[in-house]
Amino acid sequence: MSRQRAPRSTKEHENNLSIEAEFLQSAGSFKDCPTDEVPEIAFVGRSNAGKSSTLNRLVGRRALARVSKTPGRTQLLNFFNCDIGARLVDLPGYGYAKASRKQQVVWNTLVDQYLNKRTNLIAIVLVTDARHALQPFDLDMLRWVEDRNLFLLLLLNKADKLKQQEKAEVKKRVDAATASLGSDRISTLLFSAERGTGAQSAIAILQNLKKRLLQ
Ligand SMILES: Nc1nc2c(ncn2[C@@H]2O[C@H](COP(=O)(O)OP(=O)(O)OP(=O)(O)O)[C@@H](O)[C@H]2O)c(=O)[nH]1
Ligand SMILES: [Mg+2]
Repeated sequence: MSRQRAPRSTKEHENNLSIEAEFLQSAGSFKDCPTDEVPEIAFVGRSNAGKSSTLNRLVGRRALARVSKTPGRTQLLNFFNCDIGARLVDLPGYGYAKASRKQQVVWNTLVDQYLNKRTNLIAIVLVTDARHALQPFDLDMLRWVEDRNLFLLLLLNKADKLKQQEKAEVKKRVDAATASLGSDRISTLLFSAERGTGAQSAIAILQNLKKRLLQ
């Protein structure tokens, strides 16, 4: 008689969350985006904040999305199919071309059109460098997401560059700012795409999104 395996403990299970993803396509203009029948989660943030690295970390692949030391690496909208009932979309970074304040709001036309016209957008993963969190761009995004009633996962990335106390301080400051919006659709995590800090919690939140959307 074969011995039955004991069920995995909840804790063990929680430590093994993963997202399977594969590249679908790139789009250099809004009309080139894939059909919009699948919900989408967009990775947004300043250039060099680590959007592509974060996406790679969450799907457990080193180089699915392109990463570079040179800001401005991601210049197209890159779409990835995955197994959480939504596509992931890696967007070009904001703030690359030494943009003026006005441009900061307008950003680049492609991203602007995507964010404002894409009907199947359900959530934003806002990737910000934890050392420079809540700059005007992040604040604009928070308000925008709030107006649109989207889900927001705010990742305080590069937490590996901060000391323990600095991490606690930035988390507290950001939590206070998001709490003032009074939304139950915003989550904030200390994160490191490089080390994997926060990745399990982020995956759990993303996996839960579709369920929450149907509530
Ligand atoms: N120390 C550290 N470095 C990171 C982390 N995440 C990303 N980086 C580095 O930051 C740089 C930019 O990373 P990308 O993932 O290309 O950033 P991006 O936001 O996609 O950049 P654009 O596509 O130009 O907008 C690379 O050199 C990464 O190795 C992190 O958690 N910790
Ligand atoms: Mg990128």
